[in-house]
Amino acid sequence: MDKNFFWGGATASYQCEGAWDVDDKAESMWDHYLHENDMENGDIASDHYHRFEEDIRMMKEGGQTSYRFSLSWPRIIKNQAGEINSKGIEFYHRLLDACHKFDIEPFVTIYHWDLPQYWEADGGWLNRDVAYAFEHLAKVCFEQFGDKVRYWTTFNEPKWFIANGYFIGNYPPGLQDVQKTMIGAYHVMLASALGVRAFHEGGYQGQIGIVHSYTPVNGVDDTIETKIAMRYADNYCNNWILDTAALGEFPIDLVAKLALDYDVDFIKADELRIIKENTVDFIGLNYYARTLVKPYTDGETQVVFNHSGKKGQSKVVIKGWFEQVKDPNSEFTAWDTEIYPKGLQDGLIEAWDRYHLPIYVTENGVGVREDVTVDQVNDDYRISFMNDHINAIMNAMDQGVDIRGYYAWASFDLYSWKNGVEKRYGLVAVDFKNEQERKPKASYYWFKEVIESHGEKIQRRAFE
Ligand code: BGP
Repeated sequence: MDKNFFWGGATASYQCEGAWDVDDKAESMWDHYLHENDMENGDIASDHYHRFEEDIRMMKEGGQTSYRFSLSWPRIIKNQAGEINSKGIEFYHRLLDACHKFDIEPFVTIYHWDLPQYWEADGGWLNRDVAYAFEHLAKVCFEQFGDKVRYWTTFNEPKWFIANGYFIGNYPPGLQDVQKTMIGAYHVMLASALGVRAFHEGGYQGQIGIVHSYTPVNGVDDTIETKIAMRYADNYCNNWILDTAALGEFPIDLVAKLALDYDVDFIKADELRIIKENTVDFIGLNYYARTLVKPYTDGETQVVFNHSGKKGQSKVVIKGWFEQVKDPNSEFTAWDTEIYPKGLQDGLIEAWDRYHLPIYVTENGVGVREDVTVDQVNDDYRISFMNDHINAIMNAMDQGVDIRGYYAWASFDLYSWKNGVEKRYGLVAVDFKNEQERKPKASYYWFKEVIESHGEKIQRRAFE
């Protein structure tokens, strides 16, 4: 592996910072939603706000060369008028300074889902003004931190927070409404393009991309019906983000299909031009699993997520489009996530063929319950998961795909959205019940050896 290849871990502000109301931070939509519904929340999370120095030092000691994290919008901007919170800015300066002190390349996400509640209360992503408020946020970030950051991404996973928030209803704002899903999706992709434009026009150092929750699509067979179902699934899962960000156009067959049943008047020609003219410099792909589909047979649209960690509850049926199926030969986690490293290899090759842009694998990991009271968590399942996925990346690189970094999700244990903290992903264990004590897991030391060997330590194999 090239010496410049980035090896690191990833986190997100809401999931790790805690300090939810400290130093004039405004409330986020997640603060509001979880407090209102009396659910486990990220009020304290991993207390990264106060412990970032220790966390970044551990990254360095673990051989890592880069850290992917996000900036909290409600920590940086106080209100709809766009006033800057200097204490929030100072916090991120301290965090970035710690990265540089330990020679860790910061890889910064501007938006990882924590919309300020003052915007959510005014329509959230359904409100066109929010796209322009994001542009303001992005400009503030570039101005304030541009000297310290060379790798930016506008959004983390538009598919995930839009589908979950507006279509499935399991994330805030908890809606199940196709029309609103389309509007929210459109405003987010517009906002991303506005961020890219501000970055390029501002002449800042470095590059800007977008991060996508990538689920490459496979079909159960080679029939034409299955191929059509695969195209529907790919449009639903991947294309409206990647085509739009990388090529500057929403998939035309998706728009045409939706226009048959829904109102697409919210799409404006001048904004389509902004999207067309402001494409990303690279793409970040988060990979957990693929989507295996068969043609739709019958029944209503039904999308159910497993947030309990009890196997066998998830389901995806999109009426008239496709049905997701489970490969009986695959292994699944307690949260119903398939373990399928070949999907990463195939997906990377597919994304390279389609977009020809540099790729960073910006998240990859496995969520499990773990006892962190022991001296060291022996997470051999995580080691084997990471080995197989890094192997998949190396296989894709052997076939000419330009991949420039790998980020484990997550750098350390953190709050897992609707799954609370029991679903653990970290390379470092955090004992939430014992003063946030940090202890590296076996995977942390294994990863260090992988990094120091420039990937030579990975056990290689070809997939069939
Ligand atoms: C991605 C998100 C992360 C992270 C991860 C694991 O979709 O970008 O924020 O949470 O998935 O998901 P979960 O925590 O729901 O298991």
